[in-house]
Amino acid sequence: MPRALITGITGQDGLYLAEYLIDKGYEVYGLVRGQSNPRREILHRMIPEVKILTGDLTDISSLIRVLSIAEPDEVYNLGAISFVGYSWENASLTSDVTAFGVLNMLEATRLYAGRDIEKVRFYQASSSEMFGKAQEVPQTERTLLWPRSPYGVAKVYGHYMTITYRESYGMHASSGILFNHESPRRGPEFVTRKVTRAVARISLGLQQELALGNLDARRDWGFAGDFVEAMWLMLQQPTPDDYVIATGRDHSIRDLLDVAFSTVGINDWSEYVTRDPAYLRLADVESLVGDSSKARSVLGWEPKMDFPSLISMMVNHDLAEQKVLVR
Ligand code: NDP
Ligand code: GDR
Repeated sequence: MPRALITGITGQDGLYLAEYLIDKGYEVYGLVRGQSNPRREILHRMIPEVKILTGDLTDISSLIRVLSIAEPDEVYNLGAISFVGYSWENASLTSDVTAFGVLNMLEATRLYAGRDIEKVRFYQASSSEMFGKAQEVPQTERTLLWPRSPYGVAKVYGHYMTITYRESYGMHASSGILFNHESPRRGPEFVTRKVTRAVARISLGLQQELALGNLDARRDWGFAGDFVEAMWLMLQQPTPDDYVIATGRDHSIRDLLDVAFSTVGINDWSEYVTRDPAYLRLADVESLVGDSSKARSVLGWEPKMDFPSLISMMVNHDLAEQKVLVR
């Protein structure tokens, strides 16, 4: 039975990846932080097969302990402070977790492997936010990195540190440069879920308006369930490498509003949507769209769910959830 350790297992991707690996017959260990983290119980209820271990990416001794218990064949480092907007307000903490946490995890994994560096494979959750002020369209593995936020800068550090461990120690360490991916498990602070939840509540008469920031931003949005498969495929390759994972199609926030509101039969959303400068970023990433040709040809990966199906699925999930909450 192969063994995997996932950091960030209580997050959107961690949950999908854990289910995916368990379906494949893996024994899955999950790193959960904090002494009374409410997500520990939620994870246990959702996926009881996961073996939960306590640790924190900022505490290398906890990572060394967790690795010695889990004895993984594969490590998926998904843990991070992942909300871009928050990263300006907590730039130092974001660097500690999202940047130096990667170094801690790589170093703990190297120590765990000892002389047999090939006994473990490592996945790093890199991000399209590293392209920031994108220097070419679409973005590939060779596009210049130009991050625009403390989060983006932290991810660049983790990305290059992963490459450095690969090149210095011969570690099988790969980075997935993932573009935005969403699902009903997406945190409500991110724009897709914020919109789908508000649309559900507006259609049920529970909310009157939805305040947003930059409506012209464009993103390449895919489904998280499709994207975790790419993480696994990277670690099954004979050699480690970096891959862009994206759908190749971008949409604006206005397109997102069109699809979400039309799912509940509202064609003109202008009377419900207001603009609030509090949601504008100090330096926004205006537009991102990825070219995942390399992943398609080398990994045989491709996304299955398109943008309208994804957003409609999220709205329908939120409708059902809100109905239960008000019952
Ligand atoms: P989430 O924000 O949903 O999950 C983040 C996870 O990191 C949570 O499990 C959180 O734990 C954990 N975490 C936070 N701080 C620490 C810490 N100090 N020590 C250990 N764990 C910690 O993110 P996603 O699932 O959406 O993303 C997964 C990864 O992929 C992240 O690294 C993200 O930056 C990256 N990424 C995501 C993309 C996306 O579109 N979703 C695109 C590209 C990259 P807790 O529950 O306790 O807060
Ligand atoms: P992003 O996702 O920053 O791309 O990072 P988010 O959904 O937060 O923002 C996308 C775009 O929408 C614009 N926007 C708003 N965003 C939020 N959150 N709230 C609003 O009210 C709002 N109005 C407009 C933003 O300005 C932005 O342009 C996500 C995270 O998952 C990262 O961890 C990951 O690395 C990247 O995707 C790829």
